[in-house]
Amino acid sequence: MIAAQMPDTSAPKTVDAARGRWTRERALTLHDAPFNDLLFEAHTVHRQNADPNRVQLSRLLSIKTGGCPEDCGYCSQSAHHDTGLKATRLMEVERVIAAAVEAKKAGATRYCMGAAWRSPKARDMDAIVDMVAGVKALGMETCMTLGMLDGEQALRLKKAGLDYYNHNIDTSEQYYSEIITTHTFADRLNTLAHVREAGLKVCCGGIVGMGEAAADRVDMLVTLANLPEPPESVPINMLIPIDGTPLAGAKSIDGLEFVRIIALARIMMPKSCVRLSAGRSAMTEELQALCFFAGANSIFVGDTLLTADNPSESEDLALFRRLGIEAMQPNGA
Ligand code: SAM
Ligand code: DTB
Ligand code: SF4
Repeated sequence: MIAAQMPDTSAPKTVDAARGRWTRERALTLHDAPFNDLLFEAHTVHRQNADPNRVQLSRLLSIKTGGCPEDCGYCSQSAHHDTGLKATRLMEVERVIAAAVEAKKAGATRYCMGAAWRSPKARDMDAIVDMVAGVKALGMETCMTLGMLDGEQALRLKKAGLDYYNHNIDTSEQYYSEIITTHTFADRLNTLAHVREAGLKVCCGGIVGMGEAAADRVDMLVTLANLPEPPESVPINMLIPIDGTPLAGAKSIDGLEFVRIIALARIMMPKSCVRLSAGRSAMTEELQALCFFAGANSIFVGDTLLTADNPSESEDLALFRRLGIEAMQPNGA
């Protein structure tokens, strides 16, 4: 290793850096560093903060599918796109808990329940609260992603025992309106503030491969790292192109560029869980292995994400064996 070529993340050079905030310039310099330097740095940070051979397993369940009034350009569940997906009503509480029991048996420690809503309606909140309490009673961590929340809703979820709320900023502030027009980047930040104020843990990340520039990906990470507190969990999704959506034909992102984003997320948010989220079905095992080396330490398990395909549990188990990776236990060990 040649010291002069290593990305310099130590000495703060700007006022912002001195305050521990990330500037775009500092993040871009790291992003553009030689690949080996970036990966060495990311893996070093990863080892300093976590067991590099442990990966957390989360399981997703779509508790209300499709018919969403929002127009997110990537999403199979938006009523604005003709994706052929059948919309459903909110699932019964008992069915949700029965599915969580199965997920727990299969080794998942966190159960993430997603609804295709702009925001939850008052009439749905009782059922949502019962789902959280029921899954929590199984000894699993609970996560929900229900769209925008007001302060009261966030507090109600917290009181019900919810651990995490997932709400992604998805891309840079600049690129946001190219992808979504029915709500704003500021709306997303507003919900994240309510979630934080309620004392919930934040799961917030985004999607890469939507035709954005590398600078947009970097800006997205700068926004995340500079939140009053960085999210505990940072999902990095690779776009799953869905027929019928405006992004069906988006040019796929280069695998090595994807690894750079994982590595940068790891360096910029050293204590957070970086989740290798949607898009693993399109990745080679070698690419996933590089992502784990770069600092990804959580995945979604199970054949289906919310509506799209994911590698099977047996494939994931086989990959973990080959890499000597073990699933994280419920206590984080
Ligand atoms: N309606 C809620 C919301 O928008 O917050 C929750 C569900 S939404 C499906 C959760 C996240 O999944 C999105 O913010 C996006 O980052 C990710 N996602 C959705 N469709 C995707 C796709 N086709 N490829 C990759 N990620 C996707
Ligand atoms: C996140 O960032 N990725 C997950 C979770 N949060 C809710 C969802 C991925 C969805 C992929 C597309 C689908 O299954 O429809
Ligand atoms: Fe609705 Fe969420 Fe899909 Fe956007 S990402 S269309 S808000 S389900």
